[in-house]
Amino acid sequence: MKKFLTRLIVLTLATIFINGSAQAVPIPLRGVVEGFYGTPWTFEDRVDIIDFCRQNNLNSYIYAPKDDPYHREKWRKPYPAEKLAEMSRLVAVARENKVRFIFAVSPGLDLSYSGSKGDEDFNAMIRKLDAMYNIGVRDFAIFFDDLKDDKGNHHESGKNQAAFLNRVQKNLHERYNDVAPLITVPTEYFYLDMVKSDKVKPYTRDLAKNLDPRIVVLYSGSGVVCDGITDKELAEVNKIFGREVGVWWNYPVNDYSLTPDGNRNVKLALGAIEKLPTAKMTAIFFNPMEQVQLSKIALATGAIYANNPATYDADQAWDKVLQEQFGSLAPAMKIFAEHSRHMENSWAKVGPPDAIEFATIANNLVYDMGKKTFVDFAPLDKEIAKVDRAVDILLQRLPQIYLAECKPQLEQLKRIARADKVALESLKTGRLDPTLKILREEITANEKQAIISEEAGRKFIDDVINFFDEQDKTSRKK
Ligand code: LTM
Repeated sequence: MKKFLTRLIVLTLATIFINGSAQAVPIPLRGVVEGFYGTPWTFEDRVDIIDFCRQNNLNSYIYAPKDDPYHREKWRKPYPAEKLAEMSRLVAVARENKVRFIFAVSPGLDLSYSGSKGDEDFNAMIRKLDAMYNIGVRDFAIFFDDLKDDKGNHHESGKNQAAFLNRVQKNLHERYNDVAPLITVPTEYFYLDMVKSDKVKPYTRDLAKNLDPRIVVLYSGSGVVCDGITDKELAEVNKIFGREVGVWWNYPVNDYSLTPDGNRNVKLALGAIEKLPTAKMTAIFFNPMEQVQLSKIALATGAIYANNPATYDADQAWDKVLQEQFGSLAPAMKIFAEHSRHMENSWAKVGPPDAIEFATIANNLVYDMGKKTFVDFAPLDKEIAKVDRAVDILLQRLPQIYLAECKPQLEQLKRIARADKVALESLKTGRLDPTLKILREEITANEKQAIISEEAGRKFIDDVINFFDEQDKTSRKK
């Protein structure tokens, strides 16, 4: 027995290590899910991203734009002839590029599960999927995410959804022998929504118990948009669903970066994919930004990850991708992107921190000023100048396809750098330059279009104004 086990281990290691280096083990299904809210990508964008998938060894693209009415709100309706013709061309492009075109429908807003209405809706779904089969689609997904009411509750039954999905899967597989297993996203699609007081909630329990084991389940981590997924967390969800689940990863998507007046996508997510499992996983799909070109930074790092999770190094991948995508502009692009990587609000947190070095130097400097200890202004001077120069280079030389996606953010970073200079000069002279408050007002007004460097360059302005306000207060008390 001992001999047998030793042989087995040696054999396994031998298959993993060939020529002394670990063999890459790609995640079987890996790609992009066009699953964001906002203006869906155009036909040209999709052709471009499918080509990008091929180039980066991503093998799948999921069509699931939340604001395509025929995907969600009017899911029963067939695509108009010209839209279907466009879709047909796209499916052909995907096939030529050896990328699986996965067609998704999100029927949950008003789907009936039982009685004659249930049968009608089931037939409507089959008609919808058949129309896609007829133009060459062989991969299908049915999503049930985002079905909560205003109070944050949903009224879905896991048992009903499982029965519906199983029935669709059975119908397709009985009639066609070349269709892949269905893919789904449950209504409780993040871990913290699946459990309560350490117990699996009834919806998830019933869905997991009744769902055909061949159906692929995607989930988004512990939260909708979260700071990473550990192997242990993934194993926990695998256990709940009794299968290897896949991941719908919400980076670089930025549709939740909203201003009070409803502008979307104001912050760009330009960092690397990071903190994802190294354990075996069945599928991973990255949800991008509406800004298709700039999404490619994170997506290309995601491709490196998905092709070999065990050896992935986020910083290394980021540098490589910036170099490949921006060539001689890579150093300037890196400085800009450093200030625009982290996404955070009351319920979302993802992406590496923005401009760590800048933030550390600026925070230490303000701290030292407060302590009245020796202050070295040179490092921050240098950082600000670097940002200022990088923005100028990019505004002048970045190709239009990129500029069209990031001009407001570049201009905002320029304003911030200008204000940072004034803030730093104020600290040097020990007197608040009154123009700083005017510059800050201008920046605040532009935050309706662009947000960047909140915890670095932007924070420094507030910190310096607060520093002088505090000084004023103390001297008035005296
Ligand atoms: O994440 C999922 C499964 N669904 C939606 C996405 O459509 C949306 O893009 C992201 C980010 O806002 N959040 C969701 O809940």
